[in-house]
Amino acid sequence: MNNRTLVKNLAALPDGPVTVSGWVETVRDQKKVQFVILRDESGAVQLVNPATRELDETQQGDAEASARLATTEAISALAHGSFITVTGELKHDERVKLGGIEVKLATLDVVAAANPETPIAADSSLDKRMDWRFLDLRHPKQNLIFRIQTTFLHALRGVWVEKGLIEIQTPKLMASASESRAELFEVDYFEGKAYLAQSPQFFKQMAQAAGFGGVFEVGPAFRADPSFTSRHATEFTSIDTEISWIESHDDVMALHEELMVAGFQAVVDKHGAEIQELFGLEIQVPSRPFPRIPLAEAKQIVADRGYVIPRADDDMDPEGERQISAYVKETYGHDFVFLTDYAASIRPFYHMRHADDSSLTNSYDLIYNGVEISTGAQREHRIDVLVEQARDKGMDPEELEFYLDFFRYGVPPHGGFGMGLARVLMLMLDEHSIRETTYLFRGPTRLLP
Ligand code: AMO
Repeated sequence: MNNRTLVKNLAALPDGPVTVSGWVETVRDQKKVQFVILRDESGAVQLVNPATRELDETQQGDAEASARLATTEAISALAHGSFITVTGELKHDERVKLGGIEVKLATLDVVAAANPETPIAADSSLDKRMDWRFLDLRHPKQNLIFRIQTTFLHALRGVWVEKGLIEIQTPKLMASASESRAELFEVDYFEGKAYLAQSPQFFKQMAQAAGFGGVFEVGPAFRADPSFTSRHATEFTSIDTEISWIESHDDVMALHEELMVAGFQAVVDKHGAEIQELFGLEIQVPSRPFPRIPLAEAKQIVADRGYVIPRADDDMDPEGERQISAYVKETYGHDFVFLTDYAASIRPFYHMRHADDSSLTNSYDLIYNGVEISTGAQREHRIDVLVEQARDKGMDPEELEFYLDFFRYGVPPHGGFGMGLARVLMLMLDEHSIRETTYLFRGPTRLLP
């Protein structure tokens, strides 16, 4: 490792010699003085170099003067984006706009020069930016998104670990569909076929039969979804949890709330000021409990607001989600709402149905700022009922044998949820697309980089 100081730590140091490393954000090459803005993963600092444009006769052969000339010429030739290491004198000077400090250059080492023409600019299209994602990610806003993501996931893990849940990694190569046969990626697998996991659903439930009590996973999920919306990807990071001994989906929602509050609190505590500065947003930590509205009631509320969801027996559509969120915001001042008790007709076979009304399920969707971020439910753990429900959905229980076996040797009542990580971040940061909040987006027409 070199002995660089992170830019964010410079301000706390006294004036004196420092080494910093990073990339060149801008160069202002004036006749008498040169300024370079150097950025690293923690911030930006101004470097200043009094220019030595030529050597007079007395300076010929003077090694120090020659070095100053070489540094000046190197700065004039510096391409934006080049990675450099510099040494120099740190000086606190409140006139310097960028943080009240600057580094007066002694040496400059161009460690890795960039091509002089940068392929993207601030006004490049999202698609073009995605082509050059590694350069796009150098922007402090993009960098902050992934530091927020780190903090958010760390906070969730903190809750899970504290509760004694076990982290699992389920396989992504499967012998059958994990959600429905729609949106399924099929891959050649030696002599046969395999499918990419759409969700860890079956295997997080398996952990309940295995007596794990509670599990969580943060991992990839794949959907062969041909749509080009702002909220769909063909590969996304799914946050999943599953817990035993619940009484109903209420217990799942309670854990879900606790996780969200911990995640948002950690983000606000650690990044609130930066988010304000770079995104102009004041992130709200949600209060508990989140409002809960049965789906049928939510549809009525939306209809009363003048929006009729086109297919009456269907799920909420995106406009319906926006409308119900607007209602919840106006009525309860809340950004989140659990829509509960979905009709069995629009839920998977593994959702438990109401004891007194088999047309409804013990399930919910969590809507945040107008978009679904999560689906959760109590699962049907009684094997005979489960087989019946699979048949009801036109599924062949034989194809599901491996899954149904989990329920033949005893399994406690359980439930859980799956949540799209990029969607949470998109809505938290008021971004327009999950492409902004996904490290490398995958969609129908994007497999690169
Ligand atoms: P569901 O299919 O609703 O439920 O997915 C759960 C959450 O995952 C996210 N998500 C997506 N994100 C980006 N692109 C996609 N194509 C995409 N599809 C889904 C959403 C969604 O709310 N097994 C159940 C969960 C459970 O019951 O535990 C499931 O997968 O944020």
